[in-house]
Amino acid sequence: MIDKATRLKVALQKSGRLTDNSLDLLVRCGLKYSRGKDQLMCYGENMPLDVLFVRDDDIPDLVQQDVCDLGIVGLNVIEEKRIAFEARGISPLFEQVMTLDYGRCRLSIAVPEGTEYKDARSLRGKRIATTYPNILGRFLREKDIEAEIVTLSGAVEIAPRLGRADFICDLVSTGSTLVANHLWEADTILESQAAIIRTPIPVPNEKQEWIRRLSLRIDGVQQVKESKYIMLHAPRAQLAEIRKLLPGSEAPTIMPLEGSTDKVAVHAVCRENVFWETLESLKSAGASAILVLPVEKMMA
Ligand code: PRT
Ligand code: ZN
Repeated sequence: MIDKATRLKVALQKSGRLTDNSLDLLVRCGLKYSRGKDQLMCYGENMPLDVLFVRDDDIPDLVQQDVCDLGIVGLNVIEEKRIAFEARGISPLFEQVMTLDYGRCRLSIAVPEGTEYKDARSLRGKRIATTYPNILGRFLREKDIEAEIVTLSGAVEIAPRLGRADFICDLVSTGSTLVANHLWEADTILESQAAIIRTPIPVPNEKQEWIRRLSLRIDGVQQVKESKYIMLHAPRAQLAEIRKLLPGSEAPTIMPLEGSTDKVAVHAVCRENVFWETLESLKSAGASAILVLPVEKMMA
C-alpha cells in the first residue's frame, strides 16, 4: 500500500511520444525504481516517489482529482483541458510548474494543397477537423470568426480527403504527415512542449519538500544537457577576445600557468553547445590545449 501522505505520485504517459523522455528525466534526477507486475506503476526505491502510467489525456484529470501530485504532459493537453474545465465552470486544479525541453510541436491550421489561406479570416464559414476543439474554439472566438468545428478522436489529417472538413487543426512537428496528406501548414495557433503540472492545493510538508528538490534537480538536468566544461590556455593579450568566443559562459575562472607569464588557464561552463567551429575560432584567436568535457550534474 502506497503511503499517500508522504509519497509523491507522478503521472506519466504510458506509451507514446513523451514516455521515454519523461522516465529518463526522473532517472537523471536520481530515481531508482522497480516496476510493478502490471506495468502500470513504478515504485521509487531511493525516493518517496511513485509513477503511475496512464494515457496522456488523463494526466490533468488525475492531478485535478488529487490522485496524482504531479504529471508530465504536453502544453497542448494542459491547455485543452483547462479551457474545457473553465467552460464547465470548474476551476482547474492543476498548474504548470515548469516546461521541459522535449515533446516540442505546434498546433496548426493546415489546408489542402491548392487551397488559399491568407489569415484566420480564411476560416470563416469553413469546417475544421480537430482533436482540440477547445483550443481551436478559443482561437476562433478571439478572432471573432464563425466556423464549424468537427471534433474527431484521431486521423484528423485525412478528414479533408474524406469530405468531412475543409481544413484541419492538428499537431505538427516535422511536417511530414501534412506533406504525405497533401496539406500545407497555414497558421500556428499554439506552440507546445512537455511540461510538469501540479496541484495548487497545499500538500503535506514532506511531499512539498520533495517537489522542491525534484524541481531543482530537473532544472539542473535541463541545464547540463547543453552545457560543456571548457578548459584552455590563452595568451593574456587575447583573453578578451577568447572570452567572447565562449558560448553562453558567464564568469570563467582565470588561473596563472606555472612557469608562464604571458599565458593563463581559462576554465568555463558553457551553457550552449560547443561545436567544432567554436574550437577552431578559439584556436585562431590564440587558444591552445583546448579540452571540452561533458557536465554531468549542476545545481545553481
Ligand atoms: O495513448 P495516448 O493518448 O497517451 O497518446 P497520444 O496518441 O494522444 O499521444 P502521442 O504519444 O502521439 O503524443 C503525446 C504528446 O507528444 C502530444 O500531446 C504532444 O504534446 C507531443 N507531440 C510532439 C506530438 C507530436 N510531437 C506529433 N508530431 N503529438 C502528436 N504528434 C502527431 C500529430 O498529431 C500528427 O499525427 O504526429 C503527427 C505529425 O507529426 P510530423 O512529425 O509528421 O509533423
Ligand atoms: Zn492522448
